[in-house]
Amino acid sequence: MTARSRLLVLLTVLLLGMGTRFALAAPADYAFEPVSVEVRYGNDSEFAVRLVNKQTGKPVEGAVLFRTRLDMSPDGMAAMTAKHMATPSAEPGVYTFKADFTMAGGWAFKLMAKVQGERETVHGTVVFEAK
Ligand SMILES: [Cu+2]
Repeated sequence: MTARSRLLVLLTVLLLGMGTRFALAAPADYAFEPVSVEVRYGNDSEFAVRLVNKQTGKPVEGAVLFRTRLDMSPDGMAAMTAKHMATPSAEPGVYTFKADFTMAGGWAFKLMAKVQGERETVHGTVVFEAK
């Protein structure tokens, strides 16, 4: 084999390997995004995240969000957390919460989720701006 064809074979093997990995790494197919980045600074403030299947672009219903944490790591205050709780959501694929945003600035909502039909846990971080 020439050096060139050997390189081609190597590239093909690498690409096939990556393809397999992506097919198995299904949690990467899901993304949590903010419904609105801007949230109201203060107590009992609402915020919402949307879970989207990146392959289809469609919202994903019925996920169970757990180990949620809301902290100010975007502003270098990872130790500063906010009390929050889930609230009923009317929109499919949208997960709503109420939180006490006790300081204006950047807040990261970190979570794990069990998604229907997905064996592995999906991790998400969504950044909000309290104003
Ligand atoms: Cu803070």
